[in-house]
Amino acid sequence: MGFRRKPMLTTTVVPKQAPTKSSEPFSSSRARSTSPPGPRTPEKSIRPKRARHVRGRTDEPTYDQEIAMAKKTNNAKKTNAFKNTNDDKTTATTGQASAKKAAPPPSRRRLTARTTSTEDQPTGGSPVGVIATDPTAPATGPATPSSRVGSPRDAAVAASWAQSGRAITTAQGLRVEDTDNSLRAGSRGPTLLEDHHLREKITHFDHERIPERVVHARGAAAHGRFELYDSLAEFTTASILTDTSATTPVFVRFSTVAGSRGSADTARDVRGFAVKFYTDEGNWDLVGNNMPVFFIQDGIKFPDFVHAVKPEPDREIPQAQSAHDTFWDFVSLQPESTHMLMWVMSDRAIPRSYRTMEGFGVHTFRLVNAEGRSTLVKFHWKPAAGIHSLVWEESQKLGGIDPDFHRRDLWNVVESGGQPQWDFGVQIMPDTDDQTFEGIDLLDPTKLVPEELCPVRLVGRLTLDANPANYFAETEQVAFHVGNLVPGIDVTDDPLMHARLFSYLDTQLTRLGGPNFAQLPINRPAAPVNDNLRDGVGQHAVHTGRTAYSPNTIGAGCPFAVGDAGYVHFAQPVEGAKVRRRAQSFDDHYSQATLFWNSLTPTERDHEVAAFAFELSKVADPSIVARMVSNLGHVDPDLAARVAAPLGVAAPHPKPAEDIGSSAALSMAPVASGPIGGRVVGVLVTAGADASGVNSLRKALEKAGASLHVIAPHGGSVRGRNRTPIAVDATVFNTDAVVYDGLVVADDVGELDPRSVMMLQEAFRHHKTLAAWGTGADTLVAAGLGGPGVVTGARVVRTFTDELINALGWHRHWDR
Ligand code: HDE
Repeated sequence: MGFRRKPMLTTTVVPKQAPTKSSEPFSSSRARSTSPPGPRTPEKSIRPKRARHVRGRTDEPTYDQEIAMAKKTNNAKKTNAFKNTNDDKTTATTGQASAKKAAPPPSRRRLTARTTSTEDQPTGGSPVGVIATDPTAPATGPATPSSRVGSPRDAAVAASWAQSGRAITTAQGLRVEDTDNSLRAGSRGPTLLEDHHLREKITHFDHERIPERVVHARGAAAHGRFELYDSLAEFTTASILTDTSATTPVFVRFSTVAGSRGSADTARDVRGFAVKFYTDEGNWDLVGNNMPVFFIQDGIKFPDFVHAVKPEPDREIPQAQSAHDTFWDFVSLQPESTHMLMWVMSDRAIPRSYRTMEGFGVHTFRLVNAEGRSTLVKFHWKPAAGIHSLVWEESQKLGGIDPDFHRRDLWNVVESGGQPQWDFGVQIMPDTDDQTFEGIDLLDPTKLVPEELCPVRLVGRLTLDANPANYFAETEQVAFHVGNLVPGIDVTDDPLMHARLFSYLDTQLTRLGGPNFAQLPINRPAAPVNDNLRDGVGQHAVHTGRTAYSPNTIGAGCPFAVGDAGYVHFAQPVEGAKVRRRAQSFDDHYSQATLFWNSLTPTERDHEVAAFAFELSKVADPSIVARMVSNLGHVDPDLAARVAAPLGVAAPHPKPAEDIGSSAALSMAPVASGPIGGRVVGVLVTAGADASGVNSLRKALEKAGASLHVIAPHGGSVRGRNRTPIAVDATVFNTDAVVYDGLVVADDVGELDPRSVMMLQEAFRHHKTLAAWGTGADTLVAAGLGGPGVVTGARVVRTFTDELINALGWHRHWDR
C-alpha cells in the first residue's frame, strides 16, 4: 500500500509566494493572500457539485470571482493598514490625549469605508476597515458611574492591559482583521485548521466556566468601605478594629447556599454574608451568614448536610429548595439542627433584599490585645435599612417573575448612589477556662448569646458604594477564607470552624484552578506581599532574584520573619485524649429553639408554622414527617400541633424544652416606621391621569431614597392631564405586584383594567402599603381595599407623601 499525499488545501488554493520588499511593506500574511491564484484542481475537489442548486445560493461566485474579490479586499486592507501605521505612530508618540486628535477627520473615515467595496463585505459582520479610523485610541467605553477612584482596589480591578486601544486583538496582542468569518478554503468551503484566531476564540470560550462554588454558588457583591467609629484597642491590636481614622476598602458577597449559580434569588435559604476587608495588615475575611447559628456542631457533618439539601442525586430535583425528603430525613435525625431550622423556617430565610438582612459571624472568635489578653467575641452586622422580608407567596412568584430580584435590587441601589449600610457590632465576653457565657457554650455554633445577656456594642460602619466592574472577575473569582485573619483577631476551638479553616483554602484550588488565586485582582491584599511561594498554574508575578527560601544570605536575608511584629497565634493551652466525641455541654438542642419561638410575634409564628407545614407537605415519606413533627414537640407543643394539623398527622406530646423566656432582638417585627431607601413604589396611570401629581410623588419618594415606577396599560408614554406626557416604566402585562414595595393609584385613572385591580388586591393581600389620590381612591374602595396601610388624599401634597412614606417605612401592615 503506497503513501497517498492528501491535497494541501490551504497551500494549493492560494499558493504561498514570498513577498517582495518593494511591493509588500506590511506583513507576510497579507502578502500571501494577495498572491496570484494557484491551480484550480483542489478547489474543484472541495466544492460539492450540488452547491449551485442550494436555495438562495444560485448567485454563488465562481472560483475566479472569489479570487478577484480576495485580491480587492486585500488591496483595500493594505491601504487601511498603511493608515493604521501612520495613526499608530502619532498616538504612540503623543499619548492618550493626542490619540483623540489623531483620529481621522470624517472625510477620511468616509474614504476608508469607500475603499472597502460592497463585494468586500464579510457576511454578517462589520465592514472591513472601519476600525482603521483610530484603532489605538484609549478607553474601551465610559467608566462605570459607580467606579471609585483612589482606593487600593482601583488598581486591582481596572481593566488595564486587558482592554487598551480600540482595535480587537488576539490574546497575543495581534490585531485581528475580521472576527466574524472563519478562514475557509473558498467562501463555501471547509474551515481551515490554520485559523489561529478561530481556534483561540473557541478554545477560550470552551473554558469560560469554572466550577461553581460547592455551596453559596449564587451570589451578588459590591465594593465598599469600612469605617470604625469606636476603638476596641482595649481588646485587640487589629488596626481594622482600633484605628478610627482609617477607611478600609471592602468587598462584600451575599449568596444563597443550596442553589446552583443560575438558581432564583428568593428561595427559602440561609444567606451568606461574606466580607473581605483589605486592611493595611493583610486581608481579613469575615465569612458569615444572615442567621447567627448553624445546622451542625461539627464540620465533619457538613458534606452530609449539603448532600441532603442539594438536589437528590438520582433525579437532580429539586433545585434550590429544602422541601424534599433527603433534607428533612437528615435534619430530623439531627436534633442539633432544630434551632437553625427555626431560623430557616422563619421570614429571615426570605429577605426582602440583601440590604435588609442582619449578618453574623456565627462562631465565637477571639480578640487579643497588646498585653496578650484574650477575650471572646461574636460579630454582628445591623442593617441601616431595617430587617425586612418577603412573604412566602411573593418569594415563590418572584422565583419566576424575577429570579434576579436580590441581585437587581443591590445593583440598582448601589448604581443609583444609594450606599447600603450596616453597623458593625461586637458581643464581647470573657475568655474563661470553660469558654461558656451565662451557661451557653461559646464553642457550640448552634447557640447564640441573647443580646439581653450581652448587648451588641456598635463600633463601625460598612458602606457599599460601587458595583463590580465585571461579575466574573470579581464576584465569581473572589475567594474568601475564614483563616484570613489579622493580628489581634484569632479563632477558637469551635469544631465547625476548624473544618472551615481547612475547607476554604482547599476548595479554591479546584474552583480557581491552582494555588495562585490570591494573585487575582479581587483577592490581592492592599498590604504589601513578599512571600516565598513560587510558580504554579496561573503565576502572574514575575519574581526576580536567586532566593525563594528562608533563611538565606544570598538575598541579604530577605524576606525574613518578623517575630512578635507578625501574626502570633494565641497560646491557648491544649490537652486531652484523642477522641471522636463532643462535649456534654453541646447536648442541649432545644432550649434556644424554644427561645426563638418564644420571641416571635403572632404573625411571625403564623409564618413559621406555615413554612414548616409547606416544607413537610412536600416530603413523601410519612415516617420522616412524623419524626420531624415529634422533634418540634420538644421546642413547643403548640408549634408541633399547629404544624401537624395541616399535614394531617398526629400531634406529639413529648416533654417540651424548659421555658427560657424570650429575646426581643430575635424578632424582625419593626417597633417604628423605618427608612425607605431602596424601596420601589409603583404608580398606576392611564391616559388623562394627573401628571403633575406623579411628578410630585416621584420627587418626594426620591428625596427619601426610594424610586417610583410608572405602570400603564402600554409602553412608551401616556398623555396625562393637560396632554402632559408621562413616561412609562412598566406595563400592566409585563410587571407584577410582587416586585413593588407599595402601589399607588393616580388621580383620574378612570376605570382600571382587571390586571391592575388584581395587582392592587395582591399587594393588599401581601400586607403592603397602598395609596391613592383624587379619584384614584374610588378605585381602591371599589376593589374593597381599605384599612391600616392604605393612604388616601385629595392631591399629592406634603401630608399625603409624608403619610405614604411613613406607611412604607413599616414595610408591612400585618394588622389588617
Ligand atoms: Fe462555608 N463554605 N462552610 N459556611 N461559606 C464555602 O467556600 C464550609 C459555614 C459561608 O461568597 C465554600 O469558596 C464548611 C458556616 C459563606 O464566596 C466552602 C463548613 C458559615 C460562603 C465552604 C461551612 C459559612 C461559604 C464554598 C462547615 C457561616 C460563601 C466555596 C464546617 C458562618 C463565600 C467557597 C463567598 C462558602 C465550606 C459552614 C459561610 C466549600 C466545610 C457555619 C458566606 O469552602
